[in-house]
Amino acid sequence: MSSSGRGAKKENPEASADNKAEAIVSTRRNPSLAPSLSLDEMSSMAKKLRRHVITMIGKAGSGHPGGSLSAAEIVTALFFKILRLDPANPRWAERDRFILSKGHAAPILYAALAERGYFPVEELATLRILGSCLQGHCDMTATRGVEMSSGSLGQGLSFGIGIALAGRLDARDYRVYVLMGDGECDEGQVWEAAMASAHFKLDNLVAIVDHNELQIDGWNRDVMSLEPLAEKWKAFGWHAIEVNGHELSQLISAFDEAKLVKGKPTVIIAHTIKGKGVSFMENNVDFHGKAPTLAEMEKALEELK
Ligand SMILES: Cc1ncc(C[n+]2csc(CCOP(=O)(O)OP(=O)(O)O)c2C)c(N)n1
Ligand SMILES: [Mg+2]
Repeated sequence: MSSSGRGAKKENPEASADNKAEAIVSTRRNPSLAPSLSLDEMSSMAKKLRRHVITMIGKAGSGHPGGSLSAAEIVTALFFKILRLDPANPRWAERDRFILSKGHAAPILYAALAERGYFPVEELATLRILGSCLQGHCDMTATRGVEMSSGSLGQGLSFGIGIALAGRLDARDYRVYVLMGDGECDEGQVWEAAMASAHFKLDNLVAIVDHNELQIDGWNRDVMSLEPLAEKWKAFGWHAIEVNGHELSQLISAFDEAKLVKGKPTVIIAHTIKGKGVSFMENNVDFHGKAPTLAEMEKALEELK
């Protein structure tokens, strides 16, 4: 503080405008610094996002809690640490792209977007209301910050390839992150895209598989065996990393490792629990696509305190 005291200094209005402009430019250069949360704070944020998911789906009376809850740490690590974003400028050309290929988990993305400042948190209460900007599945024409309309499984990785190739052509250094479900990996299009990503040496592309072992009808192992999943991605030419998908530090290290991999795309296989954080939803296929009742909602919110 100067000897004349805080606030006593006369400001040159021109210099102040320049400073402001410089501040705006530098935020744009590295807007990802904005949240700067500690691991503990990120863990609290993941819990907060889970509470939003329960409240949104409970209020709407329909939706997919299981696959939203399993992805809470993945989405938190991305939106509050990894992604280079500017919520004030959602179409910023240099932004990293996050694609929610498993579009039924829209509530966890909406919760993160709201907490990151893309739209007011109050807006979350309008999930699935006709005409709301928050529809049951992702709609890129309706929601600020949503990069791809999704819900028909299997398409997000192909979409991500297009954006990653465009980034290369335009000499932009943004990175592309695609979150898929493990049941979604039953789709043939995923493996066609996996082959193409490696062929094009897309080291600016990261796929994350939310490996919660469950899909709509039950366990993956009963519906369509996926294992050995990491070996399959490696055989398709990918760098594969396996993590505990509820450990933020492991997720962040994996995303950092992916940035160093050259000449091939990276897949992060995140071992998770469907319904994580709510005892009666965990590993319970019933809550793949079912809203909690009012009593269940209250119990879930109590557990997520
Ligand atoms: C092409 C397509 N087929 C079927 C469905 C119906 N469906 C919605 S969610 C789902 C299961 C997805 O399981 P998974 O990818 O493991 O998601 P998560 O466990 O993370 O919820 C299915 C089959 C769909 N949305 N799209
Ligand atoms: Mg699954």
